[in-house]
Amino acid sequence: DDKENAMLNNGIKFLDIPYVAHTLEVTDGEEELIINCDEVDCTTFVEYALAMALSPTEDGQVAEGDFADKLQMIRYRDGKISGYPSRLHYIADWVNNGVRNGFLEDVSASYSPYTQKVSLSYMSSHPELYKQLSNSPQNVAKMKEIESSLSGQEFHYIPKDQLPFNGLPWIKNGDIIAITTNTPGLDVTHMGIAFYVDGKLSLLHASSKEKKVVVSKVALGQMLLSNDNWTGIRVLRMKK
Ligand code: NAG
Repeated sequence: DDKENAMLNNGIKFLDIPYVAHTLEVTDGEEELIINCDEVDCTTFVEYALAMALSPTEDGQVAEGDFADKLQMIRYRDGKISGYPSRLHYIADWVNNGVRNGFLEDVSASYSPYTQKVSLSYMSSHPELYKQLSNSPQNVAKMKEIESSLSGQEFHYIPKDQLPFNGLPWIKNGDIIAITTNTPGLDVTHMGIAFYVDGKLSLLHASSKEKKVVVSKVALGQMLLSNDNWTGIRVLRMKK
């Protein structure tokens, strides 16, 4: 049924698209919905593939207006744009929004017994790394509020030593993979789309190292073991 796997098929359309960071940081003034499918980072890549997959198609084509509406619902808290802090910067927030609004299913919550506590402070404690925080104490204060409202929540994940290279029966092609981190104050540092290649669970993702969208050459389980900052994965599934 992979022919009907919209998430995977849409993700594959992005192969070789260049990795570019900070593509949503282009406006100087008000926060607005940016659509740039020609330059993606790990998050925007997944957001565009998901927005396409959620949009109705006619003769295989997605209408621009539908796509923009879905993207806004994915990227902004309850689909409302009201300043920089209304963007879902942390995956904990992003997943809650998707589940609350009925277009995401937290698969790891149903299948993995391992849990972790959200503890967020990264953005408010590194405002210099974010253009819209470095010049706005109001935005930093708002982000601090968001961080404390999410902190303490528990989420289910698969620790990396529990993820076989050939995947798990309940992780399917097209599932969204969010890689959890031990970086203080952050929940997730990378994301992509699950793709079984020759029986190996691989990651279709916008790679900052390879500077474009690729399918990992090694298994996702192997990628995780090679990175000391990566602790495991959350698995989310599109719900249409
Ligand atoms: C995320 C950023 C977010 C940005 C998104 C898309 C964090 C915690 N989140 O990684 O601000 O909107 O990428 O570029 O840095």
